[in-house]
Amino acid sequence: RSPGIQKVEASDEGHFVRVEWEDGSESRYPCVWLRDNCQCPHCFLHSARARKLLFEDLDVNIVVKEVTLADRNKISITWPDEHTSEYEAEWLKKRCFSEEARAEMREDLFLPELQYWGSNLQLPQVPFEEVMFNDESAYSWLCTLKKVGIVLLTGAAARQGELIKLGHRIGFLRLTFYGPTWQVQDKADANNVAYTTGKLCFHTDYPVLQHPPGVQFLHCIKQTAVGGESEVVDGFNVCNKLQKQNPHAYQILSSTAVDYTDVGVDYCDFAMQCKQRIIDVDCRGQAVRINYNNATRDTVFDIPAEKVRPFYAALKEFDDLLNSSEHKFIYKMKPGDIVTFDNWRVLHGRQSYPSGTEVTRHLEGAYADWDMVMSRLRLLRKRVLKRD
Ligand code: OGA
Ligand code: NM2
Ligand code: ZN
Ligand code: ZN
Repeated sequence: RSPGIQKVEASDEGHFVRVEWEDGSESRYPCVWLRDNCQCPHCFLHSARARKLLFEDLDVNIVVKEVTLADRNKISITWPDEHTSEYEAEWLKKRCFSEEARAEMREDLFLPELQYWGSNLQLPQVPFEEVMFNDESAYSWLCTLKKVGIVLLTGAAARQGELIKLGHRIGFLRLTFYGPTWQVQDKADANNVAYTTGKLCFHTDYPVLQHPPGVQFLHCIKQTAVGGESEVVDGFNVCNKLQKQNPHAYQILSSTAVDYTDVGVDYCDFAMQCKQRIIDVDCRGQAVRINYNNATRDTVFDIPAEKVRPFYAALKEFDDLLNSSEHKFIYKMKPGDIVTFDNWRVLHGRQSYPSGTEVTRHLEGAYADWDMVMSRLRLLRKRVLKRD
């Protein structure tokens, strides 16, 4: 599949190995990296696919003694201490240090491509049964979940327990203080505003946890006739808009540590406190996680008094953008619907509904972590595309 090797030589006083490929391209590999990644059984534990070589035994200034082309598909290196290493062409090609090769590997491993949306969202849908029993459908569900941030699974049974099954399908659910799964319905002495009939404005769940759940599932078991509509908004899309519209507000929200609190009893008793920036950004200022729940934002606010009003003004701009009709998408869940979404990216809310003596609306919810979901996605891809 990968081109063979035309020629190999040491370069830069033995600090690099230069590979010329049969297709005319070339790659340069730093010797310290080559030695570090020797694939011999002494240096690498193949059963664990992990490095055995100790860092203390690595010479960061190592140079090659000799490099030869064993055949068109393999190079061989002898190091100054006579240790020898072999590297396959295909293995080397994948690990080429060029900008393009690294971008390709990055896309393959992390699927960073995002599709932004607003009120024009065509809510992606997959039947629950297909996701449960068909690998292609499960793979396409998770790819869309990563790219668009939201997918509706349809046709599940209208009873508790479907999310446990979905959890088993991908790996395991994330346990929190609200239990392995949790019941969203009007409760007496509710320990969370979600467990009332009130409106929930746009929020991400659980910013009071240092590592908030990456993925959320909400399964509609019973739906009220009046009210209770769901709302979602693409938080990353809105962040891009805010950054353009008011860079100062964006700067405040991406740098101010906000206090969150959650104290009570559910699965067990809890007294959670956490500081989070409302917009977490990467080194280039791109939003990577929204941490915003107005209900659990603490009354304690650990910033100087002068900075308080500017913070509120910035948050007001963000909240206004979230709620603009251009950005938000409204739908109403039916019994058997399971909405699955990126809780780091998509903010969700619900409209209020009438309270009464009977339970008229019931959702079951659960969380998963992105690590586990991406792991399942890679395994499904391997099986579906029959790749290595
Ligand atoms: C929640 C929540 C949405 C709904 O429980 O955190 O956002 O539609 N629920 O009830
Ligand atoms: N529930 C729905 O941050 C939050 O409190 C979100 C969590 C109660 C599990 C709500
Ligand atoms: Zn070795
Ligand atoms: Zn919520």
